[in-house]
Amino acid sequence: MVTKNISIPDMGGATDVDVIEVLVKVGDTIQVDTPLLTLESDKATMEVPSSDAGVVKELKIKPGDKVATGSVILVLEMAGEKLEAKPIEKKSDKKETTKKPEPETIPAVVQPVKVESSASPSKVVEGELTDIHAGPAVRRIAREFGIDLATVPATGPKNRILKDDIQTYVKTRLSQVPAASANFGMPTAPVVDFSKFGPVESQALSRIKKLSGKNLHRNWLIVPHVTQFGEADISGVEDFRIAQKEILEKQGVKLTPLVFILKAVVASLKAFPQFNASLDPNGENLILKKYFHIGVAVDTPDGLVVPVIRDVDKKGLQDLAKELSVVSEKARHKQLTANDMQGGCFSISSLGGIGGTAFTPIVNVPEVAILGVSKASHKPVYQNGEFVPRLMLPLSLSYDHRVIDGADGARFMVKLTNMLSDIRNLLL
Ligand code: CAO
Repeated sequence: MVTKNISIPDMGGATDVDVIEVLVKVGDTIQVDTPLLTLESDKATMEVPSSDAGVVKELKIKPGDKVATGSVILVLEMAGEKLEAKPIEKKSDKKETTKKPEPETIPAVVQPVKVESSASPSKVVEGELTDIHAGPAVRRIAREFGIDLATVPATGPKNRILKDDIQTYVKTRLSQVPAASANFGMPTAPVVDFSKFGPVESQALSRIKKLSGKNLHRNWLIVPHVTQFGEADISGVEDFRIAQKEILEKQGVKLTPLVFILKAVVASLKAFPQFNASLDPNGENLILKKYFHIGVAVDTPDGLVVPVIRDVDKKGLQDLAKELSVVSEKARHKQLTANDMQGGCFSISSLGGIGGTAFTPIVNVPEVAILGVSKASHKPVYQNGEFVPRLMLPLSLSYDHRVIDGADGARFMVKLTNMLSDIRNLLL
């Protein structure tokens, strides 16, 4: 067995040159010109191709090492006769600085990289680094597969794109292919390496977020949404609420506007049964529900959950207030069961305790409508020839347009705001 040390050729006196990537491993069969290493100096990225053919027996260099002319790269078990190293082809190098090697005396040739931005292939910068850091082998693979290196996240030292990065990129893109071919090619978001622009940190999504994310995505795609906005004058309801609040607080019950909204929603659902319904899977029938179970979105540290309050029509304000406190506490302590979150007919998402003027909630399929509640505020309202301050509650009703017409959306909103504008409507 004839072995030979393959060494770094003359690099014009450069020392302490960084090894960025080792492109072969022990056992690889290599040919003359097979790239062995990628080196990077202050000004250039270079590739060292093999001068001989054979099998790699031992590697003497690893990424992170510093090398100079003559450093041994690897031990090669020779494959028969030595093949002569081909001179390096220079496509557009007028300012060539690297000496052409003598194959007899120099065992390998350092090939300066033509650092091309793959985003604009016509631009060639000889021997200088651009924003994209990648060795020639990686660039070659990218070119062969038509991959834009600017879109490949880099994991190598100094933000360098490695062969592994290309493999990961290709795998990721391939995994997106089935989604792309369904639904007439759903476009995918570009893969961006954000660390190119500043420091970043990767944070795993909670189980709830991943689950609700899938459902929200599906619901957003399959339901043609319309959102109807409205404003309810809750001045009277608020006076009543404040008066009752203190009494109930002594019993540990928190009376918030949401309790009144629950009652007003049920009255509106009774008036417009198509909102208290689901489309059957074949899209032929509407299944009208004779019960009134309302889902209430609860914000928890792990994400959004929607417990269901059953038979809202049969419960009084005080019972609803108690139940609302209990389910939101259970939600925040991860104590909800699957049963607690099933069977809803309609959902309410209340951001009123936080703020904001309006938003467009996403229908909670298989329901057909959802009410978004924003923060009530005092506004001047023109009444009987003068402006008077009234407490106005902004409401956003999103619905499935396959089931509900725009006119009915508006009618439902009018009914709801009327219900909320007079406490007697809710107490009856
Ligand atoms: N306008 C003005 N004030 C409001 C209000 C409104 N629409 N709604 C609630 N408030 C007030 C309450 O009266 C309470 O004030 P006091 O303590 O002075 O009485 C305060 O805001 C906080 O209320 P709350 O949020 O604790 O209680 P709630 O009954 O209104 O809501 C719950 C309960 C569980 C729905 C709520 O805590 C929550 O989690 N909301 C977020 C829901 C969410 O994330 N939705 C987004 C879904 S889409 O991603």
